[in-house]
Amino acid sequence: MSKTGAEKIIFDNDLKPVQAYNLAKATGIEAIDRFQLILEIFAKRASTKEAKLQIQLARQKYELAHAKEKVKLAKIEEQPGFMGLGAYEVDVYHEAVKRQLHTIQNKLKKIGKERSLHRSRRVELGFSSISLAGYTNAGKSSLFNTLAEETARVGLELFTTLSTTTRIIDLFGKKALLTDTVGFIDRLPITLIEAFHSTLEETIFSDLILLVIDLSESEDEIERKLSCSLDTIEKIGASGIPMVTALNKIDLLSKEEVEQKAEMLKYIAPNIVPLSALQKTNINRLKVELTNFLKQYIQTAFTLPVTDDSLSFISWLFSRANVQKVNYEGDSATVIFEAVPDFADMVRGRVEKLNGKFVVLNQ
Ligand SMILES: Nc1nc2c(ncn2[C@@H]2O[C@H](COP(=O)(O)OP(=O)(O)OP(=O)(O)O)[C@@H](O)[C@H]2O)c(=O)[nH]1
Ligand SMILES: [Mg+2]
Repeated sequence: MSKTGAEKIIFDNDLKPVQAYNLAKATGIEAIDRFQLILEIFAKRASTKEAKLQIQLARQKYELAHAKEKVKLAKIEEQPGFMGLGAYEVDVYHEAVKRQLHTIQNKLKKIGKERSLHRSRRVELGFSSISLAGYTNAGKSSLFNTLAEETARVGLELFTTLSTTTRIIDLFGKKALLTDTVGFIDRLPITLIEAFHSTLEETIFSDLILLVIDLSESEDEIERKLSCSLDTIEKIGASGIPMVTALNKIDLLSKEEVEQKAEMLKYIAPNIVPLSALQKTNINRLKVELTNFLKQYIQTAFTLPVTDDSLSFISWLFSRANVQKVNYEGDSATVIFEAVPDFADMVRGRVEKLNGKFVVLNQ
């Protein structure tokens, strides 16, 4: 084994500590399983404090389940992967891992509270929300960047996005919120599904899901990853949300191949749009499709007497809804704007408090 220069052996199935120990003993190098590999990749890619803590949590849970056996084995003889553990007493190590686990859980709880505050604040916006979803490496972040025209890091490797990011995007003059999310993978270990549930939760609270598929792969791969994605969407309780499917990476295919694959997917993927996030092909067609499925905005108008309060209210509204027109005449201001119905209702209340008049123009 060492002849090949390998630094690690990776198993696609679960390894018990005793198996990892015996493999390390026989080969002289560390043996890890699929779960540990996924953890290592997630750990490398985690970009926010929350994502990092969630990975530490998953790692500590794994450690806790194996701590006693690992320390016992390490006492026999030091092996790669068990190094340093031999100095511990079994119970002492177990307790230490447990304590670390509690500390991480407490930190996460705090962040979780901030996150839900953040989300309810977002509901106070007049825009519809769209969540990206799809298998890892399908091109979600690329499409996010193209749509948001922003230049966050787009990586070659897997799991580029481990935290959710939200931007306001423009759909022919109408604004919507777009959220990039973590990629799905097959057989994601259950502890990791739990760990990332809070991240995936964003998807449940959106008005529309933009599912991304890598069309350049073989038909078998496409079908496998599509069904994994649809399964995951169902598991997190988001299957009732309308969906648009972006068939991405068409720049890597001939026109005939695109047509043939689109024909095959037409019946299993909802509302397909072939496109290239990288080459920015067919992005307008996608925008049309997204606009069709967004929550209906209603158009309303209100008139307010000009005061400091009403002026600051109008500037507040600019950042939260599609303000289409502001007209000052004498000592009153008239504003026309579009927003989702709940938000428009909330604005009506504020306008009436400021002694203004509010009318719905169309819905
Ligand atoms: N040729 C081609 N490559 C693309 C296109 N869109 C994305 N890619 C490439 O596909 C790879 C993955 O893209 P990402 O946007 O990071 O994929 P992702 O779905 O966000 O991946 P995760 O965050 O890991 O789930 C990158 O190397 C991109 O450059 C496309 O339209 N055409
Ligand atoms: Mg990404």
